Amino acid sequence: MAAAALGTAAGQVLGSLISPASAPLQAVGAAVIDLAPTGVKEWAIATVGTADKPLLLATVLVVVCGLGALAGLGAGRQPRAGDLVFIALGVIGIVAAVTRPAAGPWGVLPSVVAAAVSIGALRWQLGWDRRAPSGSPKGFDRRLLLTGGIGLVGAVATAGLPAARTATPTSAGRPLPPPASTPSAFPTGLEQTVAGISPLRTPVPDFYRVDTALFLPQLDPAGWRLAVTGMVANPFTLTWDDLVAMPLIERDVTLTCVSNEIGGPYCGSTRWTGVRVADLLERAQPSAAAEQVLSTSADGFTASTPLRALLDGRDAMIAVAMDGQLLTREHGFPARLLTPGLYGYVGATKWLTQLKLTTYAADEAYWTVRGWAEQAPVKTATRIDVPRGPVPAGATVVAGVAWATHRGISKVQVQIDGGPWQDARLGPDVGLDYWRQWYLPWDAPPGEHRLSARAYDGTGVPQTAQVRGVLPDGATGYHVIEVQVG
Ligand SMILES: Nc1nc2c(c(=O)[nH]1)N[C@H]1C(S)=C(S)[C@@H](COP(=O)(O)O)O[C@H]1N2
Ligand SMILES: [Mo]
Repeated sequence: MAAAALGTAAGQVLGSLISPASAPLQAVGAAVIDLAPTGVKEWAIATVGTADKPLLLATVLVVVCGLGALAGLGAGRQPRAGDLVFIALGVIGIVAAVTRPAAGPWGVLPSVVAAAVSIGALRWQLGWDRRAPSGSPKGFDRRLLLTGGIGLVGAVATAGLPAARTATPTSAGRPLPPPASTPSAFPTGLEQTVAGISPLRTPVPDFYRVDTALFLPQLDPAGWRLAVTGMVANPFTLTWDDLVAMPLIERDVTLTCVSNEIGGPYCGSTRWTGVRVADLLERAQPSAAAEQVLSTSADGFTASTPLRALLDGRDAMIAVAMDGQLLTREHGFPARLLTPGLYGYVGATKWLTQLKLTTYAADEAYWTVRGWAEQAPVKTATRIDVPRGPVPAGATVVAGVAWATHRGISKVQVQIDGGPWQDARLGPDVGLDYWRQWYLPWDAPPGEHRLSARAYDGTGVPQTAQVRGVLPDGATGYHVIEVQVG
Protein backbone atom coordinates (compact mmCIF):
# COMPACT_ATOMS: atom_id res chain seq x y z
CA MET A 1 0.00 0.00 0.00
CA ALA A 2 2.86 2.32 0.85
CA ALA A 3 4.52 1.64 -2.50
CA ALA A 4 1.23 2.18 -4.36
CA ALA A 5 0.62 5.47 -2.60
CA LEU A 6 4.18 6.66 -3.20
CA GLY A 7 4.01 5.84 -6.91
CA THR A 8 0.62 7.55 -7.20
CA ALA A 9 1.95 10.69 -5.52
CA ALA A 10 4.88 10.79 -7.97
CA GLY A 11 2.50 10.36 -10.92
CA GLN A 12 0.18 13.06 -9.58
CA VAL A 13 3.00 15.59 -9.23
CA LEU A 14 4.29 14.89 -12.74
CA GLY A 15 0.74 14.90 -14.10
CA SER A 16 -0.03 18.28 -12.63
CA LEU A 17 3.03 19.60 -14.46
CA ILE A 18 2.19 17.96 -17.81
CA SER A 19 -1.62 18.23 -17.99
CA PRO A 20 -4.39 17.50 -15.46
CA ALA A 21 -5.83 14.80 -17.74
CA SER A 22 -2.54 12.88 -17.60
CA ALA A 23 -2.35 12.53 -13.80
CA PRO A 24 -3.08 8.86 -12.96
CA LEU A 25 -6.00 9.50 -10.58
CA GLN A 26 -7.59 12.04 -12.92
CA ALA A 27 -7.03 9.93 -16.05
CA VAL A 28 -8.48 6.78 -14.47
CA GLY A 29 -11.26 8.76 -12.74
CA ALA A 30 -12.27 10.39 -16.02
CA ALA A 31 -12.27 7.00 -17.75
CA VAL A 32 -14.45 5.62 -14.95
CA ILE A 33 -16.91 8.49 -15.52
CA ASP A 34 -17.07 7.67 -19.23
CA LEU A 35 -17.45 3.92 -18.60
CA ALA A 36 -19.81 4.01 -15.61
CA PRO A 37 -23.33 2.75 -16.35
CA THR A 38 -25.92 5.51 -16.71
CA GLY A 39 -27.73 4.40 -13.55
CA VAL A 40 -24.59 4.84 -11.45
CA LYS A 41 -23.99 8.33 -12.84
CA GLU A 42 -27.60 9.30 -12.21
CA TRP A 43 -27.27 8.04 -8.65
CA ALA A 44 -24.11 10.11 -8.17
CA ILE A 45 -25.69 13.30 -9.55
CA ALA A 46 -28.82 12.78 -7.44
CA THR A 47 -27.28 11.74 -4.12
CA VAL A 48 -23.69 12.99 -3.98
CA GLY A 49 -24.20 16.10 -6.13
CA THR A 50 -21.13 18.27 -6.53
CA ALA A 51 -19.08 16.14 -4.10
CA ASP A 52 -19.13 13.33 -6.68
CA LYS A 53 -15.75 14.25 -8.12
CA PRO A 54 -13.65 14.29 -4.90
CA LEU A 55 -15.41 11.07 -3.89
CA LEU A 56 -14.46 9.44 -7.17
CA LEU A 57 -10.79 10.45 -6.82
CA ALA A 58 -10.71 9.11 -3.25
CA THR A 59 -12.25 5.82 -4.41
CA VAL A 60 -9.68 5.37 -7.17
CA LEU A 61 -6.90 6.05 -4.65
CA VAL A 62 -8.31 3.52 -2.17
CA VAL A 63 -8.60 0.88 -4.90
CA VAL A 64 -5.01 1.55 -6.03
CA CYS A 65 -3.79 1.19 -2.43
CA GLY A 66 -5.81 -2.02 -2.05
CA LEU A 67 -4.18 -3.45 -5.15
CA GLY A 68 -0.85 -2.29 -3.72
CA ALA A 69 -1.55 -4.44 -0.65
CA LEU A 70 -2.17 -7.37 -3.00
CA ALA A 71 1.13 -6.62 -4.73
CA GLY A 72 2.88 -6.70 -1.36
CA LEU A 73 1.32 -10.02 -0.37
CA GLY A 74 2.18 -11.50 -3.75
CA ALA A 75 5.73 -10.20 -3.64
CA GLY A 76 6.27 -11.88 -0.28
CA ARG A 77 6.05 -15.21 -2.11
CA GLN A 78 7.31 -14.34 -5.56
CA PRO A 79 9.03 -10.93 -6.08
CA ARG A 80 7.86 -10.71 -9.72
CA ALA A 81 4.21 -10.87 -8.63
CA GLY A 82 4.45 -7.44 -7.04
CA ASP A 83 5.98 -5.97 -10.19
CA LEU A 84 3.19 -7.47 -12.28
CA VAL A 85 0.45 -5.83 -10.21
CA PHE A 86 2.08 -2.41 -10.56
CA ILE A 87 2.75 -2.94 -14.27
CA ALA A 88 -0.93 -3.78 -14.72
CA LEU A 89 -1.92 -0.64 -12.78
CA GLY A 90 0.49 1.38 -14.93
CA VAL A 91 -1.06 -0.01 -18.11
CA ILE A 92 -4.54 0.95 -16.86
CA GLY A 93 -3.26 4.48 -16.23
CA ILE A 94 -1.62 4.62 -19.66
CA VAL A 95 -4.74 3.42 -21.48
CA ALA A 96 -6.85 5.89 -19.51
CA ALA A 97 -4.49 8.76 -20.37
CA VAL A 98 -4.25 7.82 -24.06
CA THR A 99 -8.05 7.87 -24.33
CA ARG A 100 -8.27 11.38 -22.79
CA PRO A 101 -8.15 13.97 -25.59
CA ALA A 102 -6.80 16.55 -23.13
CA ALA A 103 -3.90 14.45 -21.80
CA GLY A 104 -1.51 15.55 -24.53
CA PRO A 105 1.44 13.76 -26.18
CA TRP A 106 3.31 13.27 -22.89
CA GLY A 107 0.19 12.03 -21.15
CA VAL A 108 1.45 8.46 -20.62
CA LEU A 109 4.52 9.56 -18.65
CA PRO A 110 2.89 10.08 -15.22
CA SER A 111 1.47 6.54 -15.20
CA VAL A 112 4.80 5.07 -16.35
CA VAL A 113 6.59 6.95 -13.57
CA ALA A 114 3.94 5.96 -11.02
CA ALA A 115 4.38 2.27 -11.84
CA ALA A 116 8.19 2.53 -11.81
CA VAL A 117 8.26 4.34 -8.46
CA SER A 118 5.85 1.80 -6.94
CA ILE A 119 7.97 -1.13 -8.17
CA GLY A 120 11.14 0.52 -6.88
CA ALA A 121 9.58 1.26 -3.50
CA LEU A 122 8.26 -2.27 -3.10
CA ARG A 123 11.64 -3.80 -3.98
CA TRP A 124 13.42 -1.48 -1.59
CA GLN A 125 11.08 -2.54 1.20
CA LEU A 126 11.43 -6.25 0.38
CA GLY A 127 15.20 -6.00 -0.08
CA TRP A 128 15.56 -4.73 3.44
CA ASP A 129 13.16 -7.40 4.68
CA ARG A 130 15.27 -10.15 3.14
CA ARG A 131 18.56 -8.84 4.57
CA ALA A 132 17.16 -8.22 8.03
CA PRO A 133 18.13 -10.91 10.54
CA SER A 134 15.15 -13.11 11.19
CA GLY A 135 13.17 -12.16 14.22
CA SER A 136 14.15 -8.48 13.96
CA PRO A 137 11.88 -6.77 11.42
CA LYS A 138 12.86 -3.33 12.72
CA GLY A 139 14.48 -2.07 9.53
CA PHE A 140 11.57 -3.17 7.47
CA ASP A 141 9.26 -1.26 9.76
CA ARG A 142 11.31 1.88 9.36
CA ARG A 143 11.29 1.69 5.57
CA LEU A 144 7.61 0.87 5.55
CA LEU A 145 6.87 3.81 7.83
CA LEU A 146 9.00 6.13 5.71
CA THR A 147 7.55 5.16 2.32
CA GLY A 148 4.08 4.68 3.72
CA GLY A 149 4.05 8.02 5.47
CA ILE A 150 5.45 9.98 2.53
CA GLY A 151 3.32 7.99 0.11
CA LEU A 152 -0.03 8.36 1.83
CA VAL A 153 0.39 11.99 2.78
CA GLY A 154 1.75 12.65 -0.71
CA ALA A 155 -1.03 10.82 -2.53
CA VAL A 156 -3.80 12.48 -0.53
CA ALA A 157 -2.15 15.89 -0.88
CA THR A 158 -1.64 15.53 -4.63
CA ALA A 159 -4.95 13.87 -5.52
CA GLY A 160 -6.57 17.20 -6.28
CA LEU A 161 -3.39 18.98 -7.37
CA PRO A 162 -3.89 18.65 -11.15
CA ALA A 163 -7.34 20.24 -10.87
CA ALA A 164 -6.06 23.14 -8.78
CA ARG A 165 -4.52 24.95 -11.74
CA THR A 166 -7.42 27.31 -12.34
CA ALA A 167 -6.09 30.58 -13.61
CA THR A 168 -8.74 33.27 -14.03
CA PRO A 169 -10.26 33.32 -17.48
CA THR A 170 -8.97 36.20 -19.55
CA SER A 171 -9.28 37.33 -23.11
CA ALA A 172 -5.79 38.80 -22.73
CA GLY A 173 -6.84 42.37 -22.23
CA ARG A 174 -9.12 42.49 -25.26
CA PRO A 175 -12.51 43.55 -23.93
CA LEU A 176 -15.58 42.16 -25.69
CA PRO A 177 -16.96 44.54 -28.31
CA PRO A 178 -20.37 45.97 -27.37
CA PRO A 179 -23.26 43.68 -28.35
CA ALA A 180 -25.09 44.53 -31.56
CA SER A 181 -28.42 43.42 -30.08
CA THR A 182 -29.51 43.61 -26.45
CA PRO A 183 -32.76 42.74 -24.67
CA SER A 184 -34.77 45.46 -22.94
CA ALA A 185 -33.73 46.55 -19.45
CA PHE A 186 -33.75 43.69 -16.97
CA PRO A 187 -36.75 43.92 -14.63
CA THR A 188 -36.55 43.89 -10.85
CA GLY A 189 -37.28 40.42 -9.51
CA LEU A 190 -39.58 39.35 -6.70
CA GLU A 191 -36.56 38.58 -4.51
CA GLN A 192 -36.77 42.20 -3.33
CA THR A 193 -40.10 41.45 -1.67
CA VAL A 194 -40.39 37.66 -1.32
CA ALA A 195 -37.74 36.27 1.01
CA GLY A 196 -36.23 32.97 -0.08
CA ILE A 197 -37.44 32.96 -3.70
CA SER A 198 -34.85 32.17 -6.40
CA PRO A 199 -33.48 35.51 -7.62
CA LEU A 200 -34.69 36.43 -11.11
CA ARG A 201 -31.08 36.35 -12.34
CA THR A 202 -28.90 33.62 -10.85
CA PRO A 203 -25.56 34.98 -9.59
CA VAL A 204 -22.75 33.21 -11.48
CA PRO A 205 -21.22 31.65 -8.33
CA ASP A 206 -24.64 30.08 -7.55
CA PHE A 207 -25.26 28.85 -11.09
CA TYR A 208 -25.51 25.04 -11.04
CA ARG A 209 -22.72 23.07 -12.61
CA VAL A 210 -23.16 19.66 -14.24
CA ASP A 211 -20.52 18.03 -16.42
CA THR A 212 -18.32 14.98 -16.80
CA ALA A 213 -15.11 16.99 -16.32
CA LEU A 214 -13.04 15.77 -13.37
CA PHE A 215 -10.83 18.82 -13.81
CA LEU A 216 -11.58 22.00 -15.70
CA PRO A 217 -10.19 22.26 -19.22
CA GLN A 218 -7.66 25.12 -19.23
CA LEU A 219 -8.19 26.80 -22.56
CA ASP A 220 -6.44 29.95 -23.65
CA PRO A 221 -8.31 32.20 -26.10
CA ALA A 222 -5.02 32.85 -27.93
CA GLY A 223 -4.73 29.22 -28.99
CA TRP A 224 -8.44 28.40 -29.06
CA ARG A 225 -10.09 27.52 -32.37
CA LEU A 226 -13.66 26.72 -33.33
CA ALA A 227 -13.97 24.47 -36.38
CA VAL A 228 -17.24 24.34 -38.32
CA THR A 229 -17.06 21.16 -40.38
CA GLY A 230 -18.89 18.11 -41.70
CA MET A 231 -21.75 18.29 -44.18
CA VAL A 232 -21.18 21.90 -45.23
CA ALA A 233 -20.27 23.56 -48.49
CA ASN A 234 -17.87 25.93 -46.78
CA PRO A 235 -16.01 24.55 -43.75
CA PHE A 236 -14.04 27.11 -41.75
CA THR A 237 -12.17 27.69 -38.51
CA LEU A 238 -12.47 30.73 -36.26
CA THR A 239 -10.07 32.20 -33.74
CA TRP A 240 -11.38 33.89 -30.59
CA ASP A 241 -10.85 37.29 -32.23
CA ASP A 242 -12.73 36.15 -35.37
CA LEU A 243 -15.61 34.96 -33.23
CA VAL A 244 -16.09 38.07 -31.13
CA ALA A 245 -15.67 40.29 -34.19
CA MET A 246 -18.98 38.84 -35.45
CA PRO A 247 -22.19 40.55 -34.31
CA LEU A 248 -22.73 39.75 -30.61
CA ILE A 249 -26.18 39.28 -29.15
CA GLU A 250 -27.23 39.45 -25.51
CA ARG A 251 -30.15 37.26 -24.38
CA ASP A 252 -31.84 36.22 -21.14
CA VAL A 253 -31.96 32.44 -21.11
CA THR A 254 -32.73 29.75 -18.54
CA LEU A 255 -30.57 26.62 -18.67
CA THR A 256 -31.76 23.33 -17.16
CA CYS A 257 -30.28 19.89 -16.74
CA VAL A 258 -32.21 16.80 -17.79
CA SER A 259 -31.02 15.24 -14.51
CA ASN A 260 -32.94 17.81 -12.49
CA GLU A 261 -35.53 16.03 -10.35
CA ILE A 262 -38.85 17.82 -9.86
CA GLY A 263 -38.06 20.60 -7.36
CA GLY A 264 -34.32 20.11 -7.88
CA PRO A 265 -31.52 22.70 -8.06
CA TYR A 266 -30.10 22.12 -11.57
CA CYS A 267 -31.65 25.14 -13.23
CA GLY A 268 -30.19 28.63 -13.63
CA SER A 269 -31.08 31.83 -15.43
CA THR A 270 -28.91 34.68 -16.58
CA ARG A 271 -28.05 37.08 -19.40
CA TRP A 272 -25.72 35.53 -21.97
CA THR A 273 -23.58 37.19 -24.64
CA GLY A 274 -22.53 35.41 -27.79
CA VAL A 275 -22.67 34.88 -31.53
CA ARG A 276 -25.78 33.41 -33.12
CA VAL A 277 -25.21 29.84 -34.29
CA ALA A 278 -27.43 30.66 -37.27
CA ASP A 279 -24.85 33.24 -38.40
CA LEU A 280 -22.11 30.59 -38.38
CA LEU A 281 -24.36 28.11 -40.20
CA GLU A 282 -25.22 30.67 -42.84
CA ARG A 283 -21.54 31.05 -43.57
CA ALA A 284 -20.92 27.27 -43.55
CA GLN A 285 -23.88 26.39 -45.83
CA PRO A 286 -25.08 23.04 -44.41
CA SER A 287 -26.08 20.39 -46.93
CA ALA A 288 -29.79 19.60 -47.17
CA ALA A 289 -29.18 16.12 -45.72
CA ALA A 290 -27.63 17.37 -42.45
CA GLU A 291 -29.86 16.65 -39.42
CA GLN A 292 -27.89 17.65 -36.37
CA VAL A 293 -24.91 19.65 -35.19
CA LEU A 294 -22.51 17.52 -33.18
CA SER A 295 -20.67 19.89 -30.87
CA THR A 296 -17.41 18.73 -29.33
CA SER A 297 -15.67 19.97 -26.21
CA ALA A 298 -11.95 20.17 -25.57
CA ASP A 299 -12.32 17.22 -23.18
CA GLY A 300 -14.10 15.01 -25.70
CA PHE A 301 -17.70 15.51 -24.52
CA THR A 302 -20.20 15.72 -27.38
CA ALA A 303 -23.80 16.87 -27.81
CA SER A 304 -26.24 16.49 -30.71
CA THR A 305 -28.36 19.57 -31.34
CA PRO A 306 -31.13 19.21 -33.92
CA LEU A 307 -30.30 21.49 -36.85
CA ARG A 308 -33.96 22.52 -36.88
CA ALA A 309 -33.64 24.05 -33.41
CA LEU A 310 -30.62 26.06 -34.51
CA LEU A 311 -32.36 27.47 -37.59
CA ASP A 312 -35.95 28.04 -36.37
CA GLY A 313 -35.29 31.58 -35.24
CA ARG A 314 -34.54 30.94 -31.57
CA ASP A 315 -31.40 32.58 -30.26
CA ALA A 316 -29.05 29.60 -30.03
CA MET A 317 -25.59 31.06 -29.56
CA ILE A 318 -21.91 30.42 -29.04
CA ALA A 319 -21.81 32.15 -25.67
CA VAL A 320 -18.67 33.90 -24.48
CA ALA A 321 -20.05 35.73 -21.45
CA MET A 322 -22.69 35.31 -18.76
CA ASP A 323 -24.07 38.05 -16.53
CA GLY A 324 -21.82 40.58 -18.23
CA GLN A 325 -18.55 38.78 -17.51
CA LEU A 326 -16.47 36.35 -19.57
CA LEU A 327 -17.57 32.78 -18.93
CA THR A 328 -15.92 31.21 -15.91
CA ARG A 329 -13.94 28.01 -16.44
CA GLU A 330 -16.71 26.06 -14.67
CA HIS A 331 -19.20 27.24 -17.26
CA GLY A 332 -17.16 26.66 -20.40
CA PHE A 333 -14.57 29.41 -20.94
CA PRO A 334 -13.74 30.57 -23.54
CA ALA A 335 -16.90 29.59 -25.44
CA ARG A 336 -19.89 27.31 -25.10
CA LEU A 337 -23.02 26.43 -26.97
CA LEU A 338 -26.37 27.57 -25.55
CA THR A 339 -29.67 26.48 -27.10
CA PRO A 340 -32.83 27.92 -25.52
CA GLY A 341 -35.52 25.30 -25.02
CA LEU A 342 -33.26 22.23 -24.96
CA TYR A 343 -31.73 20.50 -21.95
CA GLY A 344 -28.01 21.16 -21.48
CA TYR A 345 -26.86 17.76 -22.69
CA VAL A 346 -28.30 18.34 -26.17
CA GLY A 347 -27.51 21.99 -26.62
CA ALA A 348 -25.02 23.54 -24.23
CA THR A 349 -21.54 22.07 -24.84
CA LYS A 350 -18.94 23.84 -22.70
CA TRP A 351 -15.26 24.34 -23.71
CA LEU A 352 -16.51 24.17 -27.28
CA THR A 353 -14.01 23.41 -30.06
CA GLN A 354 -16.00 22.00 -32.96
CA LEU A 355 -19.39 22.10 -34.64
CA LYS A 356 -19.88 19.24 -37.08
CA LEU A 357 -22.90 19.09 -39.35
CA THR A 358 -23.91 15.45 -39.55
CA THR A 359 -26.77 12.94 -39.30
CA TYR A 360 -28.08 10.99 -36.30
CA ALA A 361 -27.12 7.75 -38.04
CA ALA A 362 -23.50 8.83 -38.48
CA ASP A 363 -22.79 10.35 -35.06
CA GLU A 364 -24.14 9.70 -31.58
CA ALA A 365 -23.51 12.12 -28.72
CA TYR A 366 -22.00 11.35 -25.31
CA TRP A 367 -25.26 10.93 -23.38
CA THR A 368 -27.25 9.46 -26.26
CA VAL A 369 -24.83 6.53 -26.36
CA ARG A 370 -25.57 6.10 -22.64
CA GLY A 371 -29.33 5.77 -22.94
CA TRP A 372 -30.60 9.36 -22.83
CA ALA A 373 -33.04 10.58 -25.46
CA GLU A 374 -31.84 11.89 -28.80
CA GLN A 375 -34.38 14.74 -28.73
CA ALA A 376 -34.78 16.59 -25.45
CA PRO A 377 -36.88 19.76 -25.30
CA VAL A 378 -37.20 21.18 -21.78
CA LYS A 379 -40.34 20.02 -19.98
CA THR A 380 -42.60 22.45 -18.14
CA ALA A 381 -41.59 22.42 -14.48
CA THR A 382 -42.43 24.30 -11.30
CA ARG A 383 -40.36 24.55 -8.16
CA ILE A 384 -41.58 25.67 -4.74
CA ASP A 385 -38.72 27.64 -3.13
CA VAL A 386 -40.56 28.75 0.03
CA PRO A 387 -41.73 27.84 2.60
CA ARG A 388 -38.63 25.81 3.34
CA GLY A 389 -38.86 24.13 6.72
CA PRO A 390 -41.40 24.91 9.46
CA VAL A 391 -43.13 28.34 9.51
CA PRO A 392 -45.11 30.16 12.24
CA ALA A 393 -48.89 30.23 11.77
CA GLY A 394 -50.40 33.28 10.08
CA ALA A 395 -49.60 35.36 7.00
CA THR A 396 -46.87 33.77 4.91
CA VAL A 397 -46.14 33.22 1.23
CA VAL A 398 -45.74 30.24 -1.07
CA ALA A 399 -43.30 31.13 -3.86
CA GLY A 400 -40.94 29.74 -6.43
CA VAL A 401 -40.03 29.63 -10.10
CA ALA A 402 -41.50 27.88 -13.14
CA TRP A 403 -39.96 27.30 -16.55
CA ALA A 404 -40.94 25.96 -19.95
CA THR A 405 -37.94 27.27 -21.83
CA HIS A 406 -38.75 28.69 -25.28
CA ARG A 407 -42.47 28.31 -24.65
CA GLY A 408 -42.73 30.70 -21.71
CA ILE A 409 -45.00 30.47 -18.66
CA SER A 410 -48.59 31.78 -18.74
CA LYS A 411 -49.93 30.60 -15.39
CA VAL A 412 -48.84 29.00 -12.13
CA GLN A 413 -51.25 27.42 -9.66
CA VAL A 414 -50.93 26.24 -6.08
CA GLN A 415 -52.98 23.63 -4.31
CA ILE A 416 -53.14 23.47 -0.52
CA ASP A 417 -54.16 20.22 1.18
CA GLY A 418 -55.96 18.91 -1.90
CA GLY A 419 -58.20 22.02 -2.08
CA PRO A 420 -58.95 24.07 -5.21
CA TRP A 421 -56.07 25.14 -7.50
CA GLN A 422 -55.40 28.82 -6.85
CA ASP A 423 -53.74 31.11 -9.38
CA ALA A 424 -50.41 32.42 -8.11
CA ARG A 425 -49.26 35.95 -8.95
CA LEU A 426 -46.55 36.00 -11.58
CA GLY A 427 -43.31 37.96 -11.40
CA PRO A 428 -41.95 40.02 -14.31
CA ASP A 429 -41.95 38.48 -17.79
CA VAL A 430 -38.38 38.19 -19.10
CA GLY A 431 -39.38 36.34 -22.26
CA LEU A 432 -40.15 32.90 -23.63
CA ASP A 433 -36.67 31.56 -22.89
CA TYR A 434 -36.66 32.60 -19.24
CA TRP A 435 -38.12 31.25 -16.04
CA ARG A 436 -40.93 33.05 -14.25
CA GLN A 437 -41.07 33.81 -10.55
CA TRP A 438 -44.45 33.34 -8.81
CA TYR A 439 -45.96 33.69 -5.34
CA LEU A 440 -49.20 33.15 -3.48
CA PRO A 441 -49.94 34.83 -0.14
CA TRP A 442 -51.14 32.20 2.33
CA ASP A 443 -52.75 32.54 5.74
CA ALA A 444 -51.24 29.37 7.14
CA PRO A 445 -53.24 27.57 9.86
CA PRO A 446 -51.29 25.52 12.42
CA GLY A 447 -50.65 21.90 11.54
CA GLU A 448 -49.13 19.77 8.82
CA HIS A 449 -49.89 20.90 5.25
CA ARG A 450 -49.27 19.60 1.78
CA LEU A 451 -48.53 22.15 -0.97
CA SER A 452 -48.44 21.36 -4.69
CA ALA A 453 -47.61 23.66 -7.59
CA ARG A 454 -48.03 23.37 -11.36
CA ALA A 455 -47.52 25.64 -14.35
CA TYR A 456 -49.02 26.25 -17.77
CA ASP A 457 -46.64 27.00 -20.61
CA GLY A 458 -47.00 30.00 -22.91
CA THR A 459 -49.16 27.99 -25.31
CA GLY A 460 -51.63 27.25 -22.48
CA VAL A 461 -50.61 23.60 -22.05
CA PRO A 462 -50.55 22.54 -18.38
CA GLN A 463 -47.64 20.68 -16.86
CA THR A 464 -48.41 16.97 -16.67
CA ALA A 465 -49.22 15.46 -13.27
CA GLN A 466 -47.75 12.14 -14.36
CA VAL A 467 -44.76 11.38 -12.14
CA ARG A 468 -41.74 10.23 -14.14
CA GLY A 469 -38.03 10.08 -13.39
CA VAL A 470 -35.28 11.95 -15.19
CA LEU A 471 -34.34 9.14 -17.61
CA PRO A 472 -34.54 9.26 -20.62
CA ASP A 473 -35.66 12.82 -21.36
CA GLY A 474 -36.45 14.72 -18.14
CA ALA A 475 -38.64 14.36 -15.05
CA THR A 476 -42.35 15.22 -14.94
CA GLY A 477 -44.92 15.66 -12.18
CA TYR A 478 -45.88 18.40 -9.75
CA HIS A 479 -43.57 19.62 -7.04
CA VAL A 480 -45.21 18.62 -3.75
CA ILE A 481 -43.92 19.61 -0.31
CA GLU A 482 -45.02 19.04 3.27
CA VAL A 483 -44.92 22.05 5.60
CA GLN A 484 -45.16 22.16 9.37
CA VAL A 485 -46.98 25.32 10.52
CA GLY A 486 -47.11 26.73 14.06
N1 LIG B 1 -17.96 19.87 -22.21
C1 LIG B 1 -19.10 19.60 -21.57
N2 LIG B 1 -20.16 20.40 -21.77
C2 LIG B 1 -21.32 20.16 -21.13
C3 LIG B 1 -21.45 19.06 -20.27
C4 LIG B 1 -20.32 18.22 -20.08
O1 LIG B 1 -20.35 17.23 -19.34
N3 LIG B 1 -19.16 18.54 -20.74
N4 LIG B 1 -22.65 18.84 -19.62
C5 LIG B 1 -23.85 19.41 -20.21
C6 LIG B 1 -24.96 19.37 -19.30
S1 LIG B 1 -25.59 17.83 -18.96
C7 LIG B 1 -25.53 20.49 -18.78
S2 LIG B 1 -26.98 20.39 -17.91
C8 LIG B 1 -24.92 21.81 -18.96
C9 LIG B 1 -24.68 22.50 -17.63
O2 LIG B 1 -24.05 23.72 -17.82
P1 LIG B 1 -23.48 24.51 -16.57
O3 LIG B 1 -22.56 23.55 -15.83
O4 LIG B 1 -22.79 25.70 -17.11
O5 LIG B 1 -24.66 24.87 -15.71
O6 LIG B 1 -23.67 21.72 -19.64
C10 LIG B 1 -23.65 20.83 -20.71
N5 LIG B 1 -22.38 20.99 -21.36
MO1 LIG C 1 -27.43 18.09 -17.86
